[in-house]
Amino acid sequence: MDARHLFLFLGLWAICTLSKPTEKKERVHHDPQLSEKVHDDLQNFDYDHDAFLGAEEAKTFDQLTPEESKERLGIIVGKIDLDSDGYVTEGELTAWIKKAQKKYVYDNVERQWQEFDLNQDGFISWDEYRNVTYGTYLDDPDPDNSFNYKQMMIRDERRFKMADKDGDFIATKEEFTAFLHPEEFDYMKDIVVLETMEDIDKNGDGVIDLEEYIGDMYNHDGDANEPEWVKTEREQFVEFRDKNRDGKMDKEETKDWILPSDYDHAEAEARHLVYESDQNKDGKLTREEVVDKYDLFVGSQATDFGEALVRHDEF
Ligand SMILES: *[C@@H]1O[C@H](CO)[C@@H](O)[C@H](O)[C@H]1NC(C)=O
Ligand SMILES: [Ca+2]
Ligand SMILES: [Ca+2]
Repeated sequence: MDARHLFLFLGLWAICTLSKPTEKKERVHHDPQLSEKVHDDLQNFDYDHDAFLGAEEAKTFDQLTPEESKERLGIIVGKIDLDSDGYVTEGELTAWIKKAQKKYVYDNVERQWQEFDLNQDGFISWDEYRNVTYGTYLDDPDPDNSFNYKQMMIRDERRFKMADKDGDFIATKEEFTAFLHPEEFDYMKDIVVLETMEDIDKNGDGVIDLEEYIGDMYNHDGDANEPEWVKTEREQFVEFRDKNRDGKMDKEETKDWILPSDYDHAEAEARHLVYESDQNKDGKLTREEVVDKYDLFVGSQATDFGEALVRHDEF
């Protein structure tokens, strides 16, 4: 499943679970912001686990028994409760989720760093990146695949240049992070929008029309009747996406769609987690309320794993 299909499902989730579908803004493009998982709590809580713990840490929790999960979750609650008043507020939870997200991003960069820094000088030059990523293709261009690779390389080079603030074609760790996770950096937003538009704008006229918009998320496959959600998406396009009502989504309109400035994923997830676990509806969570809902926060289906195989003590 590619990122945009994922967000399609996030969108569907929003329609199904939020009472006000017009507020649906789950759709973002590119590297997942909180999780690669589909947010469908009817199926599982994988998205929530990733958001709450970071994808890597969530994996380690999957190895724990319910009792161990609850115990560790109880300890985590103490860390989320920054002012130590015994309650986890939506704000504290938002800050926690942002921290988990940041950790995921920086861990991911660390993981990949060695592979690309061929001369181990602490920087990654475009040459290094290109050789590692496209070396095989460059050594032996396959005419059948060459168009794809060439396009991808051109795109990567453009993004690399954008991330490379001082223009020396050598990425510092910070610049390489912006290259791999452009959605995390304000100065990369334009290129995120540009790449998204290029993906969706099939006729290459530089804007996204209704059919391109729908075609990107829905594969007709000879369906005679369009599903209800596609009709809803058509209305969304006309009523909300295409703000100036010229029938097309331009750069600004696309940006409002995929990187809405008034929508914060971490906040939305925090609100969702509080809503789902706040038993006495006082708007904040006690340790008991969180632990009671351990399956939502961290829980594992893997109850028969027995003793934990993996243990990290970062949290
Ligand atoms: C990249 O590959 C080319 C061709 O094999 C080579 O000449 C060049 O030195 C390589 N650059 C780096 C930084 O490894
Ligand atoms: Ca280097
Ligand atoms: Ca177009």
